Amino acid sequence: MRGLPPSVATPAYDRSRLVPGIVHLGLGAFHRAHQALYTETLIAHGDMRWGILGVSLRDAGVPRMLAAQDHLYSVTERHGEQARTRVAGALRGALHAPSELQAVLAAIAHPAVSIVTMTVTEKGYSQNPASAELDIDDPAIRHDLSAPNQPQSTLGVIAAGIRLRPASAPLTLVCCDNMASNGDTLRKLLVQYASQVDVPLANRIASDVAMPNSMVDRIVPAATPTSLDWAARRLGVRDEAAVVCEPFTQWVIEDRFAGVRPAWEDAGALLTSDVRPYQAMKLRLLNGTHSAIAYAGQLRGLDSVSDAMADPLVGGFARRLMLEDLRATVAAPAGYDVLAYCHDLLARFENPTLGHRTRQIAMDGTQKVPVRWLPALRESLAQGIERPLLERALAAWLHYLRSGVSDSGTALVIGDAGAPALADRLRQAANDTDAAKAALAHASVFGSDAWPSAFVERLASHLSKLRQGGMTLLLAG
Ligand code: CS2
Repeated sequence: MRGLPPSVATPAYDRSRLVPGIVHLGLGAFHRAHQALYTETLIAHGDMRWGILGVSLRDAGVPRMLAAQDHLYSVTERHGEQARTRVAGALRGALHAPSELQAVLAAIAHPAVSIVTMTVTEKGYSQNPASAELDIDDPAIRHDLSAPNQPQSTLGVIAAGIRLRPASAPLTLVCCDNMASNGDTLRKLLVQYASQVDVPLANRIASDVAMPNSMVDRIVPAATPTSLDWAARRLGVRDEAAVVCEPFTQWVIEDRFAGVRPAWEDAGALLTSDVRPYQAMKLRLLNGTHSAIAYAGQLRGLDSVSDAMADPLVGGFARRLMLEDLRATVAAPAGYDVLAYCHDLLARFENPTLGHRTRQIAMDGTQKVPVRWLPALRESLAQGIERPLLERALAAWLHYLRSGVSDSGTALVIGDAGAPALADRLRQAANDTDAAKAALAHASVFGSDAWPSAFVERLASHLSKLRQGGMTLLLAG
């Protein structure tokens, strides 16, 4: 990247000296704007052990695009009129797992690599969302169980890589996806998978491989032609991998590594003994509210989170959902003022220049809702407490799946492989009560424990209002 304006920070170190010490699975914008930048800071301070080898598990386009620009890319942090751009050089290579599998497995097996980080989205772990167990009906897992040396799934690729790794080389896997106890979840699923293909390998993973929990936070919208054009004007060169995101960033990691680790705390990460309170706070307040904004926004024809926040109906609903219902279910991590955290979140959601699409957040609801809403709802109902806003958010999601159109009749694009099964149940029900019952009986999302009948009735009444008068009627009065 030549000819950049002086305001853009570029790597001042010799990239050829970088040793790939980290393999990262899932090369999306989030990784490039989050973990890769923490690592970039350490490299810029002179620690050359942590070059990143990125792996795309499906899409061949991203590795190709990055290779075409020597794996350099820009990240612009933007809030309103303020913008700051930096070019990252931490990425030393990018592989496409389906076509370069042996190279990927060799990288995971290489003793100089002591960390494998991953952002593969919730569905990338082949977990049954409700039972929290390995989903052996997942097509990629089925494939890998019969051909473990030619894996396609995240778990299969990691297990096959570890199998080739010298037992003496310590390894830490850092899950950076939005799941509660994400490291513990990864451990459980990986051991479940490995025990079906190679019991000694499963034992080795269980005893030797560290999988700390972590909480990641940064709002990073997927790139659009508009964001790429904007970045190109700012940079003076075309960057097909340009990321435009918010200034805020946070990474809390459980300090439980098997071998050497990057000193990410020197780049602002918090290394701590217990990440769970941070995870719960972030998943419920940020992601939980985000999902509500996404479904309410989609139903109301609002394209971006900031548009939704500016809409009196949806914005008001989102604020109350966060401040009243969700906040009440969150225990503050040490030193945190949860109310101040909420106000900061709301200001982040209002960022007018991000263009964060409600459609993007609405994706994969069958994976996200069980993590973001249902624990808070279950806990509250078990204590006899109603959560009127959260219950309405759930109804809005179900209505979105059932109707498939916005409140003004525009067809919605629903990106969620698990949605058709749930939508079918909703559509086949004879009335709203049956629809609520049928949805809640969909165990892969809602679990198999019964829901209180008064709650089922409230949900049915919300569904009925949504059917008759959309979000306006649902939120009236
Ligand atoms: C969002 C998250 O797309 C989504 O589901 O809720 O990607 C969110 O922007 C990040 O978790 C913020 O850290």
